[in-house]
Amino acid sequence: MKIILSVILVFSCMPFAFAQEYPDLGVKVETVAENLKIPWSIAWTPDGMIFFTERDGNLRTIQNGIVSEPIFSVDVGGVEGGLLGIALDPNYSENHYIYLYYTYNDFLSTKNKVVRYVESNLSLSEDKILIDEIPGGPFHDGGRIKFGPDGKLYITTGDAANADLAQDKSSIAGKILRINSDGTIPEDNPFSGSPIYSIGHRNPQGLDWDSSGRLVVTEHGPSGFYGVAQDEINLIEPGLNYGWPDIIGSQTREGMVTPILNTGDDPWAPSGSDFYDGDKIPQWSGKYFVATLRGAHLHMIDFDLENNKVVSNQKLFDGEFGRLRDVATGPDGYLYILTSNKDGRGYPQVNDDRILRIVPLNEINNFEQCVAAGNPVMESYPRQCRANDQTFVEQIETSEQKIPDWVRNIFIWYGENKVSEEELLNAIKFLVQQEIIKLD
Ligand SMILES: [Ca+2]
Repeated sequence: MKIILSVILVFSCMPFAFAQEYPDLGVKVETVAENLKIPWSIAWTPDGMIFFTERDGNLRTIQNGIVSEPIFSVDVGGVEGGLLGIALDPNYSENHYIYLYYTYNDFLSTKNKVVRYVESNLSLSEDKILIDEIPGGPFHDGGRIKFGPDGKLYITTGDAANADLAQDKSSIAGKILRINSDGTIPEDNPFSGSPIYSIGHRNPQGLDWDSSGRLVVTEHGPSGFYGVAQDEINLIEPGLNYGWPDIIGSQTREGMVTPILNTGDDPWAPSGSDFYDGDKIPQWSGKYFVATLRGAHLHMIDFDLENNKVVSNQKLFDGEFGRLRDVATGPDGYLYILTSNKDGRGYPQVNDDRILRIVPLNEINNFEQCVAAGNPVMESYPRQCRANDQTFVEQIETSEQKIPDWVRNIFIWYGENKVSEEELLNAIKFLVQQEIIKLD
């Protein structure tokens, strides 16, 4: 029985390598983590470890492909609120600061705050509350946080379903905020002594900067409210007014900014966004990606921000993975997306929610891929293959790699109580007969 348990353990911890191929896009999509509950935001340490939040209040990690149990939890409030954004300090290697945005209940009201923690051996201790009493509610809690190229922390806040707050400069609801990493207010903020960077937002939940440092933000429009979607994408300039609730969609008004893109009557419910700046998918370089919830697709936009226009835009993976909550370029150069099918508004599939990784279709990363692409092989020991000015050395096969897919499936299914122990034993017998594993 011991061997059965240890073999099952190995397989249940392995990330699933099923990749869906999209030849038209030149990419394939792999599952990095699954059976999650509403993953909301993702961040990487400089050495490539992943931290991600789950809205119910848990912080988890992915290290060498292994997804951890929650390493930290907070009591959260709100309906669409919860543990939302995460950011790691630009100097994380030195200070191990982690920033979290979360919703909490305070007597009869719901509020949000941004807290700085210090991480030590994967354990978090609270260091400082950077900003508190961000008006909250069951809906419109904003929640995305990200460090800008200027080293300041940017925070998106919702109007807490109280539209008038978005125009009120004495309230931090319905705004983009900008603070120093210790919570103090930068001296060059547009409104002296205030964390407010821009006003007139309804529920912004995605932000990123292009390679020239221009800030582009996604915002949920009033779907259902005015009978139209009118989700927005805005080019943010300090101190400007983005119009909510006075103007929507393509409407204009003196002193207010009309979005660079509005979705008209097509509801996207745009969430996280990212300018792709990785080196692995060159055809997507510099494009702006938006994870859409109700839209259930990844939107790709080519901007000409110099001239405040959209050159082209396209829906990717339409309906393929359900609702999408966040998108981010990893330090490995791949594009990651987070699904949100367990948030009560989706149709969860087996294995939802997931973190997915988009990788090039014909990538050469190892000896096998190099040979498969028709490159010359040097008959040394071990053998070598050369492509794109790189040499790939053949890895001598380990016993684990010889295990056929059908046997792997039996192990996975046995772990899910889908096959009998007899089938499992037959699979193990096969491995022993083939001398893939040895019993001592
Ligand atoms: Ca607006």
